[in-house]
Amino acid sequence: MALTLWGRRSAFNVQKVLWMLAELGLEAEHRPAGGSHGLLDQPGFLAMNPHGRIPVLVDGDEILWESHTILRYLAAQYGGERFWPASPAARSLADRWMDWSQTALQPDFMRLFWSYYRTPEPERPADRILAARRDCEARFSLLDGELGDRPYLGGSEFGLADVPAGTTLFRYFEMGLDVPHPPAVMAWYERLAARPTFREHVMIPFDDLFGRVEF
Ligand SMILES: N[C@@H](CCC(=O)N[C@@H](CS)C(=O)NCC(=O)O)C(=O)O
Repeated sequence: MALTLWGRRSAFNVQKVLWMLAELGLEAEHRPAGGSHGLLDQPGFLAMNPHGRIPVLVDGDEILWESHTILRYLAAQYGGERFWPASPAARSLADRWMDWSQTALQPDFMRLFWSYYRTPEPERPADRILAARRDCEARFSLLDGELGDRPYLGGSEFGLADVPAGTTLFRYFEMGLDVPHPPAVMAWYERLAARPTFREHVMIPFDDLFGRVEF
């Protein structure tokens, strides 16, 4: 087995995969790419991912891109019943939260992160930030209701459902905005923060991205 992960550590979508690899106890060679590392427009990289985006995972002869595809692959290939239940219905408990994160939470969170944190202060679009804040608050409020009756998004144990949504937490609460701290979300965040894998790969400084639209 020879796993290689391409992508800078500060990239939100790369962090999901680094966290998952660590949860599964998998060693992967890490190749920084993207941001100031460049490479994404190089023919060798585009041959792996025609979209020129990170993360890219290489596992032997297999080349994978799209962070959630990579997460599902790792869970199916290496996670066993614990991360990839044989029952389609059981798998759907995580799948729905991954898809929701990709299509609902993450776009709102990214809009807020880019328009507030990554935009130089004089250029910040106040209306866009306000709208993104409201949308994020609604998403986290929904999560709060869901997490009221279980410790993890997919059920009683940590699993794939927690990875995409959980990766937003550190930046959302630490980017310097006075956002609400819904109690069940904060309890979930504490549970995730108790995991060394989460602290190592997600709870890492991101101030090099502050006020920086370009690298
Ligand atoms: N939907 C893709 C999005 C990939 C993506 O946009 N990745 C960003 C980093 S989070 C990227 O490649 N940015 C260019 C760069 O870092 O230079 C996924 O989930 O993998």
